[in-house]
Amino acid sequence: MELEGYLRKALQKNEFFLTYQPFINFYTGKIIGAESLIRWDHPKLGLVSPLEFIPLAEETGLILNIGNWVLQTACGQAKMWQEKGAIDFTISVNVSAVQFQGINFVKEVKEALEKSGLQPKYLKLELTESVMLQNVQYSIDVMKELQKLGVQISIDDFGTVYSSLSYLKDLPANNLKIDRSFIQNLHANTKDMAIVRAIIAMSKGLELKVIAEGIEQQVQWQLLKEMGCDFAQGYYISKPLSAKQFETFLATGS
Ligand code: G
Ligand code: G
Ligand code: NA
Ligand code: MN
Repeated sequence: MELEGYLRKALQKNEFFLTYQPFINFYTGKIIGAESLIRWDHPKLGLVSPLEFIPLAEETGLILNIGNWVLQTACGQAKMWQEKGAIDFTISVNVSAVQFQGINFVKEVKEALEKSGLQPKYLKLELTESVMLQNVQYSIDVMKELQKLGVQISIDDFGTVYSSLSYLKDLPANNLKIDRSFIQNLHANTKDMAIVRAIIAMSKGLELKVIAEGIEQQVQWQLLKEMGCDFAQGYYISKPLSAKQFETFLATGS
């Protein structure tokens, strides 16, 4: 397959780059960090969406090397921004199920931290519920090991797939990201409002910081702030930015 052949060479040819989408503290209005999002710029195909190539990378096992490259690049970039003055800047990295279940995952996380010099507490790993539910006990063990390193765990896309509360209480996690499908119509839909309010209350009880993703309008921002949500992300604040654009954003806050 053509795409697969291209994907096999993409790392070596330096065709991947990361974009960064900021997280804002609702109360201070300050940038607390960013989520790294991979992009593939192929000379013939142009930009290929991760929605297209991540599944292929998972099927072929290429995700192991790609994911490791993301970890190293993201940690290195975060450390560089900290050195340039971004105090307490945290970087979030999306982790695929195949990568997470890989036997070297914890070791690779440790190596990325050591190589970059980034303190573990400034790395957040974003895991979706489907990543963790492939093998719940194993996942919990790995998450505990990661937390022992000092790394933070975020539950991504919460509310979309299983949302089983019986396992949520046992998950070693630090942050919960409310899926953007609940945020989209928040201002117009009393059911979404009830669910989001409940997720925030539950998170506080479980001592999880709550992040709302996909905030596109001021009205959503305002409602979430009033509901006590901790951190904000979405196009209303900023789209994912190139490293260079992100530096400007950091410098000017816009
Ligand atoms: O940035 P965008 O909306 O195009 O991302 C589409 C999907 O690809 C999202 O689900 C996102 O989590 C995923 N994605 C983006 N970057 C990475 C990455 O570095 N690793 C993994 N595993 N998934 C990513
Ligand atoms: O699956 P995950 O939550 O990691 O997906 C992250 C992706 O969501 C990012 O790649 C980004 O392109 C997209 N995204 C971020 N903010 C918004 C937003 O406000 N609206 C929409 N529609 N998509 C967003
Ligand atoms: Na994510
Ligand atoms: Mn998400």
